[in-house]
Amino acid sequence: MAVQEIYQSVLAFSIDKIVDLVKKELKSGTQVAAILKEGLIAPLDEVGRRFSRGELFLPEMLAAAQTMKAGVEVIRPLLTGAEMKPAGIVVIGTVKGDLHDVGKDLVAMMLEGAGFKVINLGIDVDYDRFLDASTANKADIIALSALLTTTMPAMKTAVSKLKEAGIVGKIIVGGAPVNQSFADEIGAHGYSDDAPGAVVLARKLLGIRTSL
Ligand code: B1M
Repeated sequence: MAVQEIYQSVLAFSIDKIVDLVKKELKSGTQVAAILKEGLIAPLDEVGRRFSRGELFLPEMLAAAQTMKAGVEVIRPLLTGAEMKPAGIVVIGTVKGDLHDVGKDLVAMMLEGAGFKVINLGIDVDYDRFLDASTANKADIIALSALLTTTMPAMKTAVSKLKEAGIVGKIIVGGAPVNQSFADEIGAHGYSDDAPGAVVLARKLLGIRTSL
């Protein structure tokens, strides 16, 4: 029932309540994955549906994302602290023109939790910043996120420019409008539809045995 309270708090933008609710739920023994999926991610899907129907607008969408992020901060140590052996270097960012970072940051956290060193370039990242950061850090994985159909072309450009530049790391892509066939079409080395899947994918591309 309390996971429902977390869900409702995100929908109500109750940023003042969310931290206590998540802490209480963790204390009561609810799995982190359930809190994350059912309490924190699911309400953003509902917010997206209400936005599509014109029932709420940009400020509310932002307030919901901020509330969700405040809740994620409580479970962050549990997502990132699970395993600490360095597995590889990942450069991650949301592509040019796209300001969504909630899903990308979850992917980053889970990769950190799986022992990867993660360089998070943030949002609205042009391909040359991906290139510079990947080269400077000798990245094994370059991870691109896009949430808008209108920024999928920027993802395509980034992949082709990175490959043209002879980047050695593997390029992985994800985000709500992206799918396996788009990933294949633009020449990405891999696609995952969620954050845990991105960890499995990164490990697979680097030949690391996975237990996820
Ligand atoms: Co935006 N927005 N938004 N928004 N927003 C969507 C994406 C939308 C689907 C809402 C809707 O219309 N129903 C729609 C896109 C429609 C489309 O393109 N087809 C939309 C729109 C239209 C817009 C604007 C254009 C609105 C406007 O201005 N009129 C505008 C664009 C701004 C811009 O980017 N240039 C805009 C703005 C915003 C806010 C800034 C207000 C805010 C973002 C705040 C933030 O991120 N800090 C926002 C929000 C919150 C959303 C929704 C409601 C929630 C997104 C989210 O955080 N989901 C969203 C509706 C929805 O998704 N249902 C919506 C939770 C998150 C955990 O999921 O990011 O999908 P997600 O990540 C998942 C997977 O996709 C995957 O793993 C994660 C889970 O494990 N994943 C990867 C993500 N990246 C990955 C990378 C990987 C692998 C997996 O490997 C590299």
